[in-house]
Amino acid sequence: MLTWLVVLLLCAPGHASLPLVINTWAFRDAAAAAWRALQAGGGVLDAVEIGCARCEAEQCDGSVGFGGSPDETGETTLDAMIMNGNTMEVGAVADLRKVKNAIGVARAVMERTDHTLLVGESATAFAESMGFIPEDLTTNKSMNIFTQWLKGNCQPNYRKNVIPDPSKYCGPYKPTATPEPSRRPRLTNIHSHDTIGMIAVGEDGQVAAGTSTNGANHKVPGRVGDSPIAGAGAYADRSAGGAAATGDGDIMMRFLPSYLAVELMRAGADPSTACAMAISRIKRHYPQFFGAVICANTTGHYGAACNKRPGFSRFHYMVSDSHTDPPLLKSVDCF
Ligand code: SD4
Repeated sequence: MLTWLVVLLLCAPGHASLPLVINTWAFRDAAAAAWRALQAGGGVLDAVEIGCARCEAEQCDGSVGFGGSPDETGETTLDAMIMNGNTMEVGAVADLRKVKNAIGVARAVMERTDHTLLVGESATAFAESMGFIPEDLTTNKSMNIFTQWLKGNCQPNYRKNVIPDPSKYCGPYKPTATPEPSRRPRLTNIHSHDTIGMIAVGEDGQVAAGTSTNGANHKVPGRVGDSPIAGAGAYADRSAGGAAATGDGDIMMRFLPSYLAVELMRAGADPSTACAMAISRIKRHYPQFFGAVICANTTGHYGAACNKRPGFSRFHYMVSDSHTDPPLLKSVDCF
C-alpha cells in the first residue's frame, strides 16, 4: 500500500500534444532527429528508425552502436528492433556483427522478409545483401576496455558453475559437476546506459517503438538481451500505446515488461502507472535489478518508472512534442 502511494506521488503522468516522441536516457540528439523526421513529414516508423540510428552513429554517450560493450573476445555486437503498432509487424536483429546501423537492418528484416528476427553472422549476410556496408565495430576505446579486462583476469564476467573459478580467472571454462545457485552479485554496470528505446505516436494515434543497443560489457559471445525481443525491449499497439525498456536485459526479458505495460494501458492504466507496475512485477522477484521503462498512450499521455537501487535513484528520458523545441529532458524518481 505504502509502495503504491510512493509510486503515485513519484510518477505523476505527463501529457503532451500529438505527435509525440519519447526516448530513454538524455539522448538529446536522437530525440531531435526523431522529431525532425516527423516534422519533415515522415511517419512514426521513420521517426523511431532515424532517432535510434542517430544514437548508433554518434554512439550516444559512447554506449549505443559500434565501439561499446566488447564481449569476452573483444567484439562489439548489436541488438535492435522496430515495431509497427498499426500492423503489429516487427523486425529485429540480434548479435549483429560488423554493421553499424542495426535499427536500419531491423527495419529491413520487417519490410523485406516475412521473418521477425535474424541473428549473428547470418544477419550480417542479410544486411550486406540489402546494401548495408560491413565495417569493423571495434574502436580504440572498446579495444582498451577489452585489454584492461583481460589484464584484470577477466573480471567481472557473467560465468558461473564453471572451472577455473570465474570470479578469479579467465577461461576457457568447463562445467563443474553440479550447478549451484550463484552467490556472486549480478554484473550490472549502471553507468553504462547501453540502450536507446523510443516510442513515437502520430497525430492520428499511430504508434511505433524501437530499440538499439550494444548490450552488456564482457558478455558471453552470442548473448542476446531484451532489446531485440518484442514485448521485452519494446512493444507498440495502436489500440493502446507503446513502451520500451532499458537496463539489465537478462533479467528484464523474463518478464516482458514492455508488453505488460502496453496491456495495462489497454486496460485503462495511465502510462506512469503502467510503467511502474511493469517494474514492480520484476522487483518482486529481483528487488535489486537495474532497469527502467518508458510508456506512452495514444492520447499523448506518457510516463516512466525505474527500480531504485544503490547508484540509481533517478531516471532521465526525453520528450518531444510541438511545445518542446528543443526536446525536453524529463526525469522520474525511482521507487
Ligand atoms: C541489454 N537492456 O542488452 C540492454 C542494456 C541496457 O541500460 O539497456 N542498458 O541488456
